[in-house]
Amino acid sequence: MRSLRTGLSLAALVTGAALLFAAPAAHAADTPLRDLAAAKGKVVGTAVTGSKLTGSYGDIAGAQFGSLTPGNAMKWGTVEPTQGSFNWTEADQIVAFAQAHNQQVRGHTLVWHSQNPSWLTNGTWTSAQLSSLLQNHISTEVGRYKGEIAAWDVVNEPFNEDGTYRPTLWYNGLGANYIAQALTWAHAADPAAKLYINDYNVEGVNAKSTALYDLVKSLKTAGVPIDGVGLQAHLILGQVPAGLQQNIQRFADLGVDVAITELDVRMALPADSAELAQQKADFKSVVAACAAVTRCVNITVWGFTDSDSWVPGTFPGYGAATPYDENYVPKPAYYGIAEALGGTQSTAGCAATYSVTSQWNTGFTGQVTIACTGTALSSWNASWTYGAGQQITQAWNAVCTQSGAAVTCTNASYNGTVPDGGSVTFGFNASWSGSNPVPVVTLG
Ligand code: 9MR
Repeated sequence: MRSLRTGLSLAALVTGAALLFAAPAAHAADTPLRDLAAAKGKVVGTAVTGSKLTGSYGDIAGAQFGSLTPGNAMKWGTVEPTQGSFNWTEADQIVAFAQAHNQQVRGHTLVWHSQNPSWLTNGTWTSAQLSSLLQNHISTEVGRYKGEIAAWDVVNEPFNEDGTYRPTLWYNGLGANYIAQALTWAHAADPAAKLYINDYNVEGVNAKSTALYDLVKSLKTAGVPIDGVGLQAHLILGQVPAGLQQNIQRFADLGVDVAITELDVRMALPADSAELAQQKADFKSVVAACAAVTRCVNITVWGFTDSDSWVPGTFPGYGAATPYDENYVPKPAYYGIAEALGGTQSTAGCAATYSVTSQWNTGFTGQVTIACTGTALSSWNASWTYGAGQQITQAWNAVCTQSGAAVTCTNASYNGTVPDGGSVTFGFNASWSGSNPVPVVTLG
């Protein structure tokens, strides 16, 4: 095999009708994300809304993901809106769906400063009362789903950005020990569930993640049941923290599991193809960082479709943060996840067109145009087999190799991205004799 980027000897150009042939891209059925993840010893999950688990939403949630996290259904404000009166409807529905689809459930969340019922937040409680309310809440909820929840986000968002404790109802009333107590009560209610502390802006190495690290270390030393750390990963386009893998590794080295629990990558709307390509790269690098660390066990997206994302409601003008668009079409980000899990990049939606642009007695000039609609590529290769002894002598805007009759051309460093609605063209010179049949091009 040799690389062909030089060596042109131009013969006389013959003007004539160009030969055009549009070859379909390879349409291998995509392996579901959950299967790609399982092959790597990982679980890929999504947050869900229980009432939506039918139709396309239910089909995708069931087929693509190996774990479900109730986006809101297990929060205190949802399950006990009035003191002593419980509503488990949506939580039960999600657990039943997960069991029917052979999925894990990540319970979310038991102790938080937000989405609590007003009877709780508006009440006046002594420390003893607060402690007993929290213990009852944890025992009731964890006990109800005992044996059915793989992992609980026991404590959610306990830190400020500077690494000090967030002054919540719990911290103010019970002190920092509320965290150890919550973990201990959760463990008593379901000894098999993996117990996590979950927070945002702790993906890189910074003051907040270091405070979390120090807490986990001290909990481990004290024998408190802590099994994992959740890095939420609500990210901004192009801003995956450089230290993500290193940060995951340092938690793993403490002897706990790590999960990416709420991954999304938001951008200003409307999204253009360059942004969607960047988003693909962002998803891919987050998933790759988790895949690289044995104890990083789960990557969960916070909603799998842009129609079920918290982002537009919280950051007006921003959105498009998930791997599927609002019509359930996989975005480049979906393929970013798949590729990081070892899946081949799907070229569905892209086509390669091979044409002979000029031909003379011994040689010809050809080109291949790769065009995508509804998806984008971040790298590509185009391959074909010559049927009549043609031999490539030079290529441009691609690196082409030919071995016998088999030609493979891969993108140059500067043109790997084929945006949605755009195209990339590369060219080559080749020799021929006798006949010059047009080959079928396969994209990869
Ligand atoms: O996705 C949840 C959204 O529907 C709620 O309105 C919101 C209220 O804060 O909570 C969202 O989920 C949050 C999660 O429970 C904890 N981390 C931040 C998430 C986004 O706000």
